[in-house]
Amino acid sequence: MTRTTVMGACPHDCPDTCSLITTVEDGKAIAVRGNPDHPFTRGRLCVKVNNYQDRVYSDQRLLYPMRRTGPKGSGQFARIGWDEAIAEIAARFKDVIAQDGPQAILPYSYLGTQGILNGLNVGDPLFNKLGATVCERTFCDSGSCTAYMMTIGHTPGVDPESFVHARYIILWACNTLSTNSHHWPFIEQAKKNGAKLVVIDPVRTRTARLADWHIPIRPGTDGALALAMAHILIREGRLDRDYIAQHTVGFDELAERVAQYTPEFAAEETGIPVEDILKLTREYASTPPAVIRIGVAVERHAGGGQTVRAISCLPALIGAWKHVGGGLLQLPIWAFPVNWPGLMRPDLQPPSMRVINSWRLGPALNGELPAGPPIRALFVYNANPMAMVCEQDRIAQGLAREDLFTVVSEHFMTDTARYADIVLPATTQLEQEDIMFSWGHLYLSYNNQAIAPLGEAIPNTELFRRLAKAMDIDDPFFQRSDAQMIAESMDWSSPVMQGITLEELKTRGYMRLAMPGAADWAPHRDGNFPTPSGKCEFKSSLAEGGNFVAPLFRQGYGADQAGEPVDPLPHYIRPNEARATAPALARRYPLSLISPKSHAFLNSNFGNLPVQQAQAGEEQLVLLHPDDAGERGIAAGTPIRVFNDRGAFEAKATLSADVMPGLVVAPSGYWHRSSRGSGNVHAITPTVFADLGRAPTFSDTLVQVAAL
Ligand SMILES: Nc1nc2c(c(=O)[nH]1)N[C@H]1C(S)=C(S)[C@@H](COP(=O)(O)OP(=O)(O)OC[C@H]3O[C@@H](n4cnc5c(=O)[nH]c(N)nc54)[C@H](O)[C@@H]3O)O[C@H]1N2
Ligand SMILES: Nc1nc2c(c(=O)[nH]1)N[C@H]1C(S)=C(S)[C@@H](COP(=O)(O)OP(=O)(O)OC[C@H]3O[C@@H](n4cnc5c(=O)[nH]c(N)nc54)[C@H](O)[C@@H]3O)O[C@H]1N2
Ligand code: SF4
Ligand SMILES: [Mo]
Repeated sequence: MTRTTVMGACPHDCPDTCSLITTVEDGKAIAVRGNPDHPFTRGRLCVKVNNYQDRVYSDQRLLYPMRRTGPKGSGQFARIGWDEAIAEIAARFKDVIAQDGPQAILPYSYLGTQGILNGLNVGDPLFNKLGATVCERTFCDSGSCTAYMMTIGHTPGVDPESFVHARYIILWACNTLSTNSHHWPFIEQAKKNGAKLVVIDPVRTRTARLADWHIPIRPGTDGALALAMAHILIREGRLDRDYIAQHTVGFDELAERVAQYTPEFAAEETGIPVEDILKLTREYASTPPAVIRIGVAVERHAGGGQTVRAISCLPALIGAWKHVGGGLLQLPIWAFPVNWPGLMRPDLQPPSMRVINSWRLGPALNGELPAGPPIRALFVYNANPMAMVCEQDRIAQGLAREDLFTVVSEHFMTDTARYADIVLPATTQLEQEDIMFSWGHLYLSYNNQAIAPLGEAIPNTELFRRLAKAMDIDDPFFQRSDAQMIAESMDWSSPVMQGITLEELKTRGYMRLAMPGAADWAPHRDGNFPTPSGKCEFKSSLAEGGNFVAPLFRQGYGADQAGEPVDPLPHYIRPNEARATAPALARRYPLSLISPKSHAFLNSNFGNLPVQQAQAGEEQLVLLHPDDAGERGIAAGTPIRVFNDRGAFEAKATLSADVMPGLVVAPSGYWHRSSRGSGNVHAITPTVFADLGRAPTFSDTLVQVAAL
């Protein structure tokens, strides 16, 4: 018997990027555990990944290429060989290109794996080279990043580890214990040192329950709260005037702007009492170091971008950045010197190309296009739009089109894969090599391949090598080995890579970027914000160019995509679907629906696996306040229909006083088969964009609920 341990990294779209140790016995992975030496992982994984080997060896895994044999969506397929599959895809692509041009091909992908090789950008060079339509991937945090860049630039922000030094911590729309759980020990340590923890969330989540103060807020109204906080800080002179003078621009304009956002106004909008707004602001200003961690959830409403603008102004107003552990944490991903242009290859794009936003897949497949030919071929990898994207019925309708050729590369027969014409089997993280950034800490990770690929599964890198060859692309760039790709994936000469060698990274599995130590590192003590002015821009100079999508989420296209004008000062935008903005709609659909993450799923990953299903419940969870349920004659366990003009889905009611009255919570990640009828929460969510970065507004939705 041979037994080895292999150092790896969790591939999932999660800020924690845990360091994995896989035990392999005679070529089979028998256990996957968290690396005890990694300062963030600390030897612990999560309910999703504790039994990762069960995902790898699941009898549901797709192990061979398959061709559809039944009607679209039926899930009926027959095994074919790889050569046949690739030849058919290439022939169909060539045919589409000949008839309608390359823009009739739409690639569709996201972060099924976060590996720099196999993840976000693995297909971009090929599709750029073909001249296919570009899919603008604003699935997640794009509005928030745009707003953040407009205010403080693409800074990693506060080191998540230096939260231990904070004395006042605000988790703003962030359910740390479920979605970023390895950050919790740092928060807990700060609490032990005397810090106060505040959670701002419409739901009393497991994180909110452990807070010193949970502030329930009406969804999508956080902008009013943040602007009122700025108002109070200025009115009461709770300011760090030196910091403002030296390291910010636009203070006078901001002061003038926020004069209208009184605590009374914010109380009316948010449902938070005036006294609480005053107390929160005063405590925040007088308990240094004060730090805010914003969750992605804050952006999923009409004014999500401007909300992040307003929140990002607060630390500079009180000089929070001067302290170690003070300031703002959003996405430390900006610290990683990833060779994005080398991965995306925007230089291969034709001079004019079509861009379609990922959230508008349903409309696009049904012919609602900015210009150009209809979509005739769709290539999906690292994504599951049928489960995760709005206007689901329209996506289904589009995918059912007989004249659409759909390819899906997957681990499992997902809700999307069921509609494919050709399904291709992909390897899991244990079966492939990769190098990983993180959007939750400052360690670069390496994933060594632990076991041989199962069946005929191949990594995404290999998939695109094969496809490029079949498409007659002879540029050697498209045949680079994984080792070559790893060598070219990073700027190894960047100052933050000092002391990091590939060899040591492979052996240890992770290495900290050469940032200053957390103990004395306050990234913006002396300003140095990576904005055009080098300062925190209350008045944003980037606003001049109009609405834009932060670079990470687009693939190189530039000025021609500049958007509608943006007010350079933060302001409040009400939710699209709320009593104040849409009274007639609110009379018919009086409940507000949000769709946060499930504790036991990772987006839709694990929604089909027994251990995680047992934890999350096999049926789509829908939480209602007992008063709202009572009014509708709904008891715990009553089958219900959740609906609006866009559609409906069915579930079983769960009653909980943890949700605010007037609120319905339908966590994401459940597969369609977990629903009582067909479809999930995205049967009723809108494809309308938020104000900045073309972020989604799926948690800005009015609904009605009725017993079935
Ligand atoms: N277990 C688990 N972890 C995950 C994921 C997962 O699917 N499952 N997904 C990963 C991904 S891709 C992401 S982007 C992150 C997301 O991480 P988070 O942003 O933390 O995730 P969410 O659960 O969507 O939202 C966090 C909280 O915001 C609250 N919320 C919703 N709307 C509002 C609002 O308008 N205002 C305020 N103040 N709060 C609001 C929700 O009730 C929820 O408790 O999580 C990552 N980690
Ligand atoms: N209702 C609701 N909708 C949401 C959200 C929400 O909170 N609520 N969150 C939004 C956010 S924040 C995000 S990030 C998006 C996520 O949207 P998606 O990225 O589309 O969602 P996932 O469920 O992660 O789908 C990834 C798929 O990739 C597959 N996969 C994993 N690894 C590999 C691989 O190596 N190769 C290949 N070929 N496939 C692989 C997985 O099996 C999985 O089916 O959803 C968005 N939609
Ligand atoms: S899903 Fe997140 S918390 Fe769980 S093991 Fe992966 S990185 Fe860690
Ligand atoms: Mo996300």
